[in-house]
Amino acid sequence: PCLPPSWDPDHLRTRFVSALSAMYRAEVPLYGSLVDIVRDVDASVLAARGSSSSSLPVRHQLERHGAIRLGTEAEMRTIARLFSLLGMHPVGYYDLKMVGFPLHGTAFRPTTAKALSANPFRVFTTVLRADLIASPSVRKTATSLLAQRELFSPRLRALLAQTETAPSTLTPADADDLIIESLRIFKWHSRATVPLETYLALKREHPMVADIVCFPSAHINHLTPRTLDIDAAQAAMIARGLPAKECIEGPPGGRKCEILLRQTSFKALEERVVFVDESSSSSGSEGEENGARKAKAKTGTHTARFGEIEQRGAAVTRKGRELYDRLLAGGIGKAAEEGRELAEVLGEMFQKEYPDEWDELRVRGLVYFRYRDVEGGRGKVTALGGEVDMETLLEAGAVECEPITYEDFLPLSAAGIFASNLGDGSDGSTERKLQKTEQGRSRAELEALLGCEIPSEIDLYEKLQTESVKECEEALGISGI
Ligand code: OOG
Ligand code: NI
Repeated sequence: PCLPPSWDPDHLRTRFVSALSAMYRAEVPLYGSLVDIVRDVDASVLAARGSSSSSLPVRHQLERHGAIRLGTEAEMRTIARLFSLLGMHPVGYYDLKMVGFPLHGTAFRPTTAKALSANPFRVFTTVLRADLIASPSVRKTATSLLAQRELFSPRLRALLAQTETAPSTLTPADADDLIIESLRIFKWHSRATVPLETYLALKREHPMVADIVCFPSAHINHLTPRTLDIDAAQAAMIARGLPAKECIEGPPGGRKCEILLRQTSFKALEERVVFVDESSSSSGSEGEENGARKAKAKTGTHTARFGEIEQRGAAVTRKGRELYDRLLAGGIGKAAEEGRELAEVLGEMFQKEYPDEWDELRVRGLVYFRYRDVEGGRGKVTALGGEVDMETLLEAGAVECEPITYEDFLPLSAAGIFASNLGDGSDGSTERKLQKTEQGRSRAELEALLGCEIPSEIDLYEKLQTESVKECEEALGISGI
């Protein structure tokens, strides 16, 4: 649909992120402290490099991701419509069943080079798979509670419909409303929709089920700023007394050429929750009695919301990803076998086997690059004469390149982050009981529910690289490089 200028998706996304960030800072003050730490760390990194923070690309400061967990297919479908207006589309499939969570999902994110450079904000979005809940009674409770929940306000629904049927009638004031109404979906409510006993029963089955089912909103469970030096930021978190996660997830530190994604978080807060008074639903009496019942409402706690930081490196090719996955799996096995720290073992293995020079990473086809013709490139191409390949063009200085930033997630890191925030003391190594389902059906199921194919993140990086090569060919008047 052709939306008016005030509805430009990149612009709306930026408005949405800053509103969401302000809301989350107010809700979770510790997240504000984390943002301050990142700002300080990044300022020292830049000072050490001899530059100032004003030299940082705008997108660095904007860059954040968030995560939500939805309850039903209908909720997922509506979220997809909303995110599409904010220029965020499903990329990549994440099956959390393999780490013991009855969830699967995708990352809603911008996909074009232009939208990514405007603002790369993305939301890791999972949806509960009730069919994976082992206990029939818990499954029934969860399903019926979710059937009664309404995450989206009538105004938001009306706006979504309007964008699809009469986009030209939308006004700037409607865009303001869209942001306001969207925030309601992600807001925290300290009032549960169930009695304490129900909450505890769901939590015993799986903490994620309780987190998803027992609240009236799809509270954002974390936001994540990007840092230039995650090791320094982790140290600063510990120094300032934040309850930091023990280790940084992802590739080992100490590399010159950062790849993929490294992440750490502060652990989820224990928050006070007021539960529904069980007796209140059984009779309809009013007045004083009702007030007395309210006073009886039980309180408890819930652990779900945290703050995370990430350091992003280059997007790796399929071959680069296979090498990463192989080293990671090998490292986990080796660390367990030898009773050593995973970080140390991985550090050694990567140093030996994962190249750490951009030229080598490019020549061996491990990392994706964006290529750009250099001014005066045509003259250099003429001087080269005949057929040229990309390496020759780079060497001659007709073309330059930079690694493409990884914009997605790492399922194993996600599992580590999930596990450290379950709030049940679990370290993620405990097997959880899940109902068995057919293998390989899951991705198709999520695609069917979204009504579209979910592109693989690797195909998108490949496309960005290919597009940049095409642009070089056009600019330089050559083909086939
Ligand atoms: C999402 C965890 C995944 C990440 O950064 O890997 C994630 C969740 O806890 O719902 O955000
Ligand atoms: Ni995250």
